[in-house]
Amino acid sequence: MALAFCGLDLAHPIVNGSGTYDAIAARRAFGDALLEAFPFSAFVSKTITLKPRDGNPPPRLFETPAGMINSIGLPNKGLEGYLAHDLPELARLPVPLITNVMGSTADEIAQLVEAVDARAEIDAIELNVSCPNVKTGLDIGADPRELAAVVARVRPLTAKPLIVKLTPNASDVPAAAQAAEDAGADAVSLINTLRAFAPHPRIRTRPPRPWLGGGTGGMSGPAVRAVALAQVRAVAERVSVPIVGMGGVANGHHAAQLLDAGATVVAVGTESFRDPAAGTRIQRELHDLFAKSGNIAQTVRDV
Ligand code: RRO
Repeated sequence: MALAFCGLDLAHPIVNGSGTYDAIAARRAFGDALLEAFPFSAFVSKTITLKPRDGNPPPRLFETPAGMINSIGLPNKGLEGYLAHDLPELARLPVPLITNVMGSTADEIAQLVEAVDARAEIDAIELNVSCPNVKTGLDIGADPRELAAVVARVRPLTAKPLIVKLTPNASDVPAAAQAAEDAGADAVSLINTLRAFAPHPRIRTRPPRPWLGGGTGGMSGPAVRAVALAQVRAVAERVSVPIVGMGGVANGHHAAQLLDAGATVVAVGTESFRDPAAGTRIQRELHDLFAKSGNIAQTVRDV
């Protein structure tokens, strides 16, 4: 199942979704056993910002039928903290490291990309463009023109592979994907979480009182899988760069469906909260599906 993705050699197509697997905590919990059987073929870091952030007040999670809403709010040590404290630990992982960054202006994103580019331990950069533009309130990644401007600005700053993590909260996701590709992205990844709201479960008011400390949040898990399939399929028809597909993947069959829809790599997110070894299991299930039929399309006919 080995593959090349943006010049990175991956042992199989299963990676983690940014922010859904804490490899440093897992290393502390499982010791060297984690390095011997790392669940993913590349590790994607949680999003980092220029300055440290505390994140949103609690509660930060709400369970929904077949999914959850998170409003974590980007807690992170900031660029300097990440480079000084997290990077040395993440560099010990036995797989390529993809660092995910977010900024609220093109200048901020450019500073992050330049700093990350300077570190040889980092193999690729993922741009999280689900950040509201302070003027319009819309996510930077929701407006193809704004997205193109940001990607064009940072593209010359790094020779590392640049993956643009698209927002699903946009009227035309394939147009955003195309804008990213035209501006020089090496790959796109999707879907991030769907904007969602959880009213307080016990207190009814009008307008409703939010349960989540951050007000609204992002929905993930099995409930969003069909949305992910639709968006990956539509983006694959529009761009020729490789796609990292994700959204509600909980088993090998789900991973095969995203590959059939046009993804080259599949990320596992919410399922890892339920089962930290989900990546290993899903990779094995995908391997068994491939072994049975020899190719992805046949695998689907066999199901
Ligand atoms: O930290 C978060 O609350 C968060 C981020 Br940055 C993101 O990209 N997607 C998400 O569901 N939560």
